[in-house]
Amino acid sequence: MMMYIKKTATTLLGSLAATAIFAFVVSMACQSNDAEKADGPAAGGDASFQLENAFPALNFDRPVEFTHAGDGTNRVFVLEQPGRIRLFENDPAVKTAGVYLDIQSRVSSAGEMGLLGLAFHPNFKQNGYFFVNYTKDNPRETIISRFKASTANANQVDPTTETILLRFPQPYANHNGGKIAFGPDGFLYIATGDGGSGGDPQNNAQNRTNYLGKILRIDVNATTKGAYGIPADNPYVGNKDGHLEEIFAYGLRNPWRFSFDSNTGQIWAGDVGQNTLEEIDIITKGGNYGWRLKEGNNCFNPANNCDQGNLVMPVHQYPRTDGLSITGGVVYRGTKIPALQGKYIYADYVSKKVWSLNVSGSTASNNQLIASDAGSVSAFGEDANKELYILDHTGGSIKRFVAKP
Ligand SMILES: [Ca+2]
Ligand SMILES: [Ca+2]
Repeated sequence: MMMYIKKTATTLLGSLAATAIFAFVVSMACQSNDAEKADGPAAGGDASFQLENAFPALNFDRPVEFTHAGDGTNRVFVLEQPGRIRLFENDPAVKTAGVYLDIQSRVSSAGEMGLLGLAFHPNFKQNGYFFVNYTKDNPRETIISRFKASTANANQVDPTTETILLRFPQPYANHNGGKIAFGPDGFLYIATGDGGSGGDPQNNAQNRTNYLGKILRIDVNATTKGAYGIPADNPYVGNKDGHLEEIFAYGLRNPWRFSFDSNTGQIWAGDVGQNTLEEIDIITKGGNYGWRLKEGNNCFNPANNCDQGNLVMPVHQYPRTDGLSITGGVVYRGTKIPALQGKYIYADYVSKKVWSLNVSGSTASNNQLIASDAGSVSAFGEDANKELYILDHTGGSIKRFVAKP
């Protein structure tokens, strides 16, 4: 039964499309489990803050990313999975959101497919470049491409400015990863899923000769690979084993969302589990995060003696009683909610819960439930002040924590 539920939930991740009824059933199952256990304070258990709609007049079509351009304007951008980037003033009173880019005609967005990632170049204000990650059909593949704004403060971008950097086949419709982000090193990091189906039947995540089940790292300011280059210290630079030089870390199932801690530079990823465990990983260069040998701390395939000693274990994991599909979050470095400062905030898409973890070096502890019905959280975003936003995928709203009056 759990396999069945998990397969359903996995299909839901990153989209929900036509299966809202299943989501409802799965969600209800979780709630009935939750009634029997105590795993932290109740909803908004910290009395000092609560969730509210950050932009009450706005609604989005399957939002999956919230970010800013780092260009000194007060604009923020929301990615809609069907293939649009919306933009608006970062003001709770904002009345409308414009369309910054529309590539719906190029994107296939059924299930977990779609326009999944957006990252502005660190020098966007000078060069107008931003990058996207999307899936398409015929053939089904992931595209990493660059667009160019005519001027940094232009409010609409010409779709014909697209330059494709990287493309690779997607054997199945699910598990496409999606997040892209620039690290403090100026390189672009790309999360890919294991390609899909269930149980990684092609063993892609452990195979370093393909792009699937990885965190990739590329240099968008170089051209040795066409429209990008390979950072000189990537782990497989110059290898003779056929390992792809773009690979930064591997052994991941579907690291749908990851983030950089803006204070420490550490990479925090939520990796969606298969049948029993959801996990959080701190991603380091060359690390093997275990899938499909392991799911969380448990052997998966093979069922015994799966670890040859080189696998990096999660910093935190949780079982089915808490959720079915993790959405990786961010280490909060804003100022408005002091109780959350320095904590890693993350969610479960299906159980709709949000938690915080205390962070110390490379360890996480003291998991606390901080919201029990945040909606189907697809992603966390930050604005230029590092304040935190929570995206409700099916509800279409952007939420935030605010101090209680
Ligand atoms: Ca796939
Ligand atoms: Ca793992």
